[in-house]
Amino acid sequence: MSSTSRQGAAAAALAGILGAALGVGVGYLLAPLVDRGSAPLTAVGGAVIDRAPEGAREFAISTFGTSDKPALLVLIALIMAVLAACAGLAEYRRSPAGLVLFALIGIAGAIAAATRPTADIAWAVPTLLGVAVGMAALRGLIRRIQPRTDPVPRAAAPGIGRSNDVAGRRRFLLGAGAVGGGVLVTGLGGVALRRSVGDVRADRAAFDVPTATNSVTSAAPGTLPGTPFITPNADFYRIDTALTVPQVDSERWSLRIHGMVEREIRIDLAQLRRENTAFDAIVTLTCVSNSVGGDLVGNARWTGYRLRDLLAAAGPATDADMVLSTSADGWTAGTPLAALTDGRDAMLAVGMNGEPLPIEHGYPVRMVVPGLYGYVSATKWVVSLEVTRFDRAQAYWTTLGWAEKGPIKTSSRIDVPRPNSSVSTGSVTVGGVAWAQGRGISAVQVRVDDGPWQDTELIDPDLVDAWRLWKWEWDAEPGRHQLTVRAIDGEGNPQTEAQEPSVPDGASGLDTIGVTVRS
Ligand SMILES: Nc1nc2c(c(=O)[nH]1)N[C@H]1C(S)=C(S)[C@@H](COP(=O)(O)O)O[C@H]1N2
Ligand SMILES: [Mo]
Repeated sequence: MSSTSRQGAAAAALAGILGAALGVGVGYLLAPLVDRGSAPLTAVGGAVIDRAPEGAREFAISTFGTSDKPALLVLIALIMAVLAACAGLAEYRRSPAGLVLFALIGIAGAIAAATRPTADIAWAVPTLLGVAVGMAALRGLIRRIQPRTDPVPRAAAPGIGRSNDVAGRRRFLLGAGAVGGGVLVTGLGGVALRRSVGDVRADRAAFDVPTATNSVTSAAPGTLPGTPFITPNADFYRIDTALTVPQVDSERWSLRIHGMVEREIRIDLAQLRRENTAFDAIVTLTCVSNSVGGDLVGNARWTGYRLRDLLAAAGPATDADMVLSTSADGWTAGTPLAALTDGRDAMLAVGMNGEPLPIEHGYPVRMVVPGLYGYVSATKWVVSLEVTRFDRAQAYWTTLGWAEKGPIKTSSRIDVPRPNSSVSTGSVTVGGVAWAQGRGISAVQVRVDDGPWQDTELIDPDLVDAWRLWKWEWDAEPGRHQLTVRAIDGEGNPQTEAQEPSVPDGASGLDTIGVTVRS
C-alpha cells in the first residue's frame, strides 16, 4: 500500500466515523420532539438490554454496578464506530457500498426504535433522518478524498498531481471539521432541548408531598458509622432497565386499573389525593440481584396511598391472583394480588423521605410492596395495574428466567469493620444491618472464626418491614480473623446458611468478612 492510499484509507475510515456520529447527533437532537427514548443509541441500547442473555446482564451488574448503563452505551458506541469506519472504507473503495451499509444500520436502528414497548411509528423518524444526514456527510467527505478525475496522467504531470493532493487534503480537512462541528452542535443542542422539552424537574420541584395521618416512629433512629437507618435519597441504590429516565408530568399522570375487575378505574393525581388518605411507612427495598453482603438494598420512609383501597374500588374477580403493573416506559412486574390486599403497607408512593420521588426512583408515582423483591413489586413511573392471573400473564423478568414470585429472604450484612481492613487489638465495634421484611428481626448473631454464635445489640426502631441495625463490641485478639453474621427473623427462623446465587429468586448464605487485628 502506498502512503497516499494508506492516508486515503485512514481518511475514509474517519469519514465513516464522522458521518455516523453526525447521524447519531441528529437523531439525538430530534428525539425529544417525539420521545427521549427514540434517540438512536437509547433505542438500540434499550433493545439490547431487553434481549440480553441473563449471563451478560449479571456480568454487567456485577462489573459496572449502577454504571452498567453508561458502560453499555460506550460499548454500543464503540461497535458503531468500528462499523462506521468499515463503511467509510467501503465507500472509498466501492461506492455506494458504504452508503448501503449506513442505510442498513440505520434501518436496524429505526426498527429498534419503532418496536420499543411504548413506541409508535414516529419513533423511527429521528433515526431515519439522522441516517440520511449521515449518508450525505459520508458521501461528501469521501468525494473530497478521491482524486478528481484528471485527463492528464499523473506520471506525466507530477506537479499537478502533487498540488491536487495538497488541495484535496485541505478540502477533506475542512469538510471533516464541518462535520465534526455538526456533531458538537447537534449533541449540545440535544442536551439543551432536553432541558426544555419534556423535562419534569420543575414539575417535581412544585410537587406537594401529602401529609401522612400516621406517625411511623417516635424514637430518633440510632446510627452506626456508615449505615444510617434511613438511606438518604441521593445514596439509595437504583436499578431499572431505563436508559433514559422516563419524564412523567404529574399533571398528565394517570393510572388505569383494569383487567379482571368489576369496574375499570382511571384515576389522576388530583383524584388520588382527594379520595384517599395518605400514610407513611418505612420500608426496606431490596433487589433480587443483591449478592450476600451487597448494597442493592435501601431503607426509606415512603408516603403514599393504600393499594388495597384502590383495588377494592375496582373490585377484583375472585379467581384473579396477580396484578401486572406497567411503567410509563413499558416495563412490567407481576405481584401476587394477595400481597396488595392482605393488610401489609402496599402502596402507591408519591413521597420518599419527605420529598417528591426522585425522578430516577419513579416520579411521580411508584409502587412499594413490603416483603417482595423490587422486580416483582416496586414498579417506578407506574401507569397501569392489570388484575390478572399468573397462568395468563408474564412480567419482564419472569420471561427471562427469574422466579414468578419473589419474597425477600432473611439477610444480614456486616458494614463495620470493612472487609479486609485492619483494626487494633482490644475493643472493636462490629455492626451492620439485617432484614426480613414482613417478619421483622428478633436477633442478630455474630461468630468469630469457628467460635459460638453471640447475640448482638439490636438498635431501634424495630419495624417489621424495615431493616434493623445491630452492633457488637468485639474484644479483638491479634491475628487474622473471620467474622460471620446471621439474622433470626421475628418468627424465630434463623437465616439459611445455604449459599445460593441471585438467579432465580435471590441470593442466600451468610456474610463473612476477613479482618486483620494488629498487635
Ligand atoms: N419502571 C421500572 N420499575 C422498576 C424497575 C425497572 O426496571 N423499571 N426495576 C425494579 C427493580 S429490579 C428494583 S430492585 C427496584 C429498585 O428501585 P429503586 O431504583 O428505586 O431502588 O425498582 C423496580 N422497579
Ligand atoms: Mo431488582
